[in-house]
Amino acid sequence: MSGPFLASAPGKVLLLGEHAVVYGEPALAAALPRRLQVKLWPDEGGPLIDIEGGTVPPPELTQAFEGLCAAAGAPHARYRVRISSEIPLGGGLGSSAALGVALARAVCAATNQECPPQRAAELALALERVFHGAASGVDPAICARGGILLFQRGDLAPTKSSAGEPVIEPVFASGPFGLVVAQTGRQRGTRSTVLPLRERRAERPHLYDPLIRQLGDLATGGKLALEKGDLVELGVRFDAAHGLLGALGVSCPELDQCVASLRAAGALGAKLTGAGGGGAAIGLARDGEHAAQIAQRLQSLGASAFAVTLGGEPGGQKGASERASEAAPRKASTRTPGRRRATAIAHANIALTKYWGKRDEALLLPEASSLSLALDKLRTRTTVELGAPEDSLLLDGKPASAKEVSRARSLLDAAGIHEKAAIESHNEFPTAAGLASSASGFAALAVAACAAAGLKKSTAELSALARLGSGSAARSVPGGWSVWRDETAEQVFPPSHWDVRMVVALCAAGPKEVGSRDGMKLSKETSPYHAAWIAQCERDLPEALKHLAARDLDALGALAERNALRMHADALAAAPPLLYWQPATIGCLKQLARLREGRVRAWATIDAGPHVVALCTPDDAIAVADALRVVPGVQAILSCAPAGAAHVVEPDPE
Ligand code: 2P0
Repeated sequence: MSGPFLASAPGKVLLLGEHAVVYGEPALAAALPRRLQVKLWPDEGGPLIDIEGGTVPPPELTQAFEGLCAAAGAPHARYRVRISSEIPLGGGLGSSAALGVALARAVCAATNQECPPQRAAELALALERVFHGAASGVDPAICARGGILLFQRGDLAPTKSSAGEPVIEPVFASGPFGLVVAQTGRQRGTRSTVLPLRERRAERPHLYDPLIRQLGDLATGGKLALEKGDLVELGVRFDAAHGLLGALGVSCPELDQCVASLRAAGALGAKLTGAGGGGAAIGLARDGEHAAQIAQRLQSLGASAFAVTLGGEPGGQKGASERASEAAPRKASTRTPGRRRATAIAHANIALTKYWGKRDEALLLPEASSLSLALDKLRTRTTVELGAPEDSLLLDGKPASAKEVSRARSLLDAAGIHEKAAIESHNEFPTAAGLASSASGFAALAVAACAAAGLKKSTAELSALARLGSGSAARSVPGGWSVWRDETAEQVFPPSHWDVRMVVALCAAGPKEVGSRDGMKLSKETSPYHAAWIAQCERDLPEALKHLAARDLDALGALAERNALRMHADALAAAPPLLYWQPATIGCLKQLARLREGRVRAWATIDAGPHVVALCTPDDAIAVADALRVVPGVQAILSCAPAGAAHVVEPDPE
């Protein structure tokens, strides 16, 4: 090894969801086009760290750096490090996470290791913990990946990813937007706001938890606002978040002053960003020019502020996202040479008018068309590596059955992919529990396999391909509000068309006794009501689409509930009868009816399982979740928002 090794990472802002992210809520984070650089070279006298401009490094930094070297597999390495930064250090703009990511990249480069974003983030998190104590992991994640992300920690999130890993979703803004960063000049670390809030919350969870949940909802909705380019809505979300953060006690007079100045200068909304108690505030602007005008007005008042442009087309945003390994000179060591791989994410969908009956068993063609909504928290992430010595399939880390491997192989063959494949799939929700994991699983498989094979297929083609794995997977490929007619499904409205919630009440643990495939076959073959059910579906779909277009929740909800109950009536009339429900299922149906007698509007749908999914507005989602949570037998609640199409997340650089 020689050196010096140069590496860098961007700073970040939390657009929404700070503090709430510590408690398992989602946060929306963006990388800043300002970077921190490190220069690292071997020095027997090391570790020695200095910062350009004469800032004295905090004493715990050396120890934290040694910890990072040890975690990177270089426990006895001796380095000298020089830090230079366009990001103010300790100013609430992610300098410690950027430092961790840049150091991780430089140490990996010096020790000839690859450093993809996930590894950089993991190594940086160790450093982050030294400075911030209760770090959620969002800062290293965004500084290592760049772009804009929706982040939810995996160890606390209600959807709890199997490995406890965070759920990280890239966000593509529909166009560029401006942001003004105003600095208070007051340095106050994360520790000093996160830990006291934790104590206050522990004393009065009933008071703090609804505020924290609301901050998470603001972040989830902020992602949708960015995707549809609704900056006015995003601005309102900024303002609302600042109010809530103030109520949580993490603002300070200097931040409130910055926020007031940003609003007075024309920002569409403004809030503190990051830990609070000092640090920086952000103001939303229409575009870069608007942001520059606002920044200038603040500067003319003597404030310290700068303007940046974020977002843009996915292509443009890729430019801002971090390369897999900036400093390392080598190719990925975790990948086997000659193999091609890709990873895709797909969301499960819940049907509002159901698919229950096939007109062709082999081709998985439905008797009737169906309408569904893809859900953000029900996700599958699948990696396909082609060129493996034999077909293999790992489901949530465990080898799948021969039947499951052969179902995956049939899908690959149908796509014309005959090379052997190593497939790994992770469900971020309970597998085979009636929450349609086969839909997101086969959708993610179809998208990842075609990407790995370099096949350019349209969404309709991918939808038809996913259908061959599982009928409902056809709807998870286009995502959003989708209609599946015959061979393919198409998105009839984007997720942003209507911000509703689907609150899922898990009414039993473990897999169901009769799967959908066998259940619908039995219903078709033996239920005297089946023909009437299919005829009803043909009437329900156009009606449902009309209500969806008009965003008429009462009409769509009532229709969806009737449709689901009729599907179960068909199943109950089969021989032998199919009873998918548990006592908690009926408890939830009754509870929703009681809620509707009051002011809360929520309607149930039920798939081929015991779980109840309540359709409601975002405003009512907490009340619905609270009401369902107390129904005896309910095991857990997931509140989900609309999600988009299946997509590739890690194009293989090879
Ligand atoms: C639906 N379900 O429309 C309905 C409602 C379950 C109840 O689509 O045989 O797992 O693989 O095509 O896709 C579940 O059916 O069945 C389903 P196959 P799939 O969401």
